[in-house]
Amino acid sequence: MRRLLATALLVTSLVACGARTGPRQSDEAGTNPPPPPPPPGDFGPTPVPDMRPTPPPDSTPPSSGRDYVIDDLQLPRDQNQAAMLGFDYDGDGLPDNAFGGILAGLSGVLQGVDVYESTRLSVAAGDNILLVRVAANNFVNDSNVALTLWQGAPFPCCGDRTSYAACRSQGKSTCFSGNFPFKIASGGSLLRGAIASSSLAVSGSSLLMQMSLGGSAMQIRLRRPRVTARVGNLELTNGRITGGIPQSEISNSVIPAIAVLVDRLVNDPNTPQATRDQVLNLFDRNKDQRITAAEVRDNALIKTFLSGDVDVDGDGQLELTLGVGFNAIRAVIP
Ligand SMILES: [Ca+2]
Ligand SMILES: [Ca+2]
Ligand SMILES: [Ca+2]
Repeated sequence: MRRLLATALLVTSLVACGARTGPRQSDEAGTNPPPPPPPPGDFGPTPVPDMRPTPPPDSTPPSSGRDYVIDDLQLPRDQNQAAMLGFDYDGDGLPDNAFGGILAGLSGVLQGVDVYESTRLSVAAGDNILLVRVAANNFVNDSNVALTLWQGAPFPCCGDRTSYAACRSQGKSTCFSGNFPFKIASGGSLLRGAIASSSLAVSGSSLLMQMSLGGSAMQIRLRRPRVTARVGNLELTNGRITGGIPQSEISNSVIPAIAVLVDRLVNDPNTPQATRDQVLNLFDRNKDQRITAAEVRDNALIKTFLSGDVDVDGDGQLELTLGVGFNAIRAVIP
């Protein structure tokens, strides 16, 4: 059983787009000159790397802003989607989304865990409110655009949480009606860039965002974040958020969230016995039928998979790359 799960996890990791399990050479040292940045709004299949520092703000600030709330946050469901949602941070021609690839494989390995659906439900239900303001002088073509992302205060957007579909249809008349007034709870990450032919592309040095991992909230600060989306009058569509999760965040946020997820799984009476045995064999070192963050952190497989794949910010430490999809609808932010 242990070998089965280990193999499945290994396969998951190895096919994860751009995922690497060991340290990289040469280009990680930051000795090579940085490659040129991608054109704004580049949605092409072979994105080019963006290792440049964030450009300084333009002297004339954008005059008007549009406020949005993310109404759908999508983890990759398979390795193809992980590749589509990733960004090629190291310029090797492969999109980097190692953590997205691992999450995509999780549901197949751990029966009863659907991180894709539970992530969408946490957004639709109002547990995870992500507020976005796009400031620009022109929302079709503008070389000086600012995007700010805040964590909003949770709000009960739907009464029926039995499924994402049911919750989402209720949420359309509450939080996601297009003019719902939200409250800011925290955050305020600023990214800068441009809109070209209605394609937004902004980047920055750091972006704080919350995600739900199987119902377990996880705050992560992405390094070298990039956000791209199509800008419409009422919505942002085909959105993509990418970045690298540093080691400290993996240890302090990602691993505890995984531990909560796995512990809940092994203590859920609906979990098949075979799955429970697999997970306990893999993680439960002291055989108390509970999985702690320390047990997850000390696990050799976890250490290998979550050790990071790309040094996105050139500081000599590997980050774990992540790319997720989103849509956003107009809202009111104070
Ligand atoms: Ca790459
Ligand atoms: Ca234990
Ligand atoms: Ca780094």
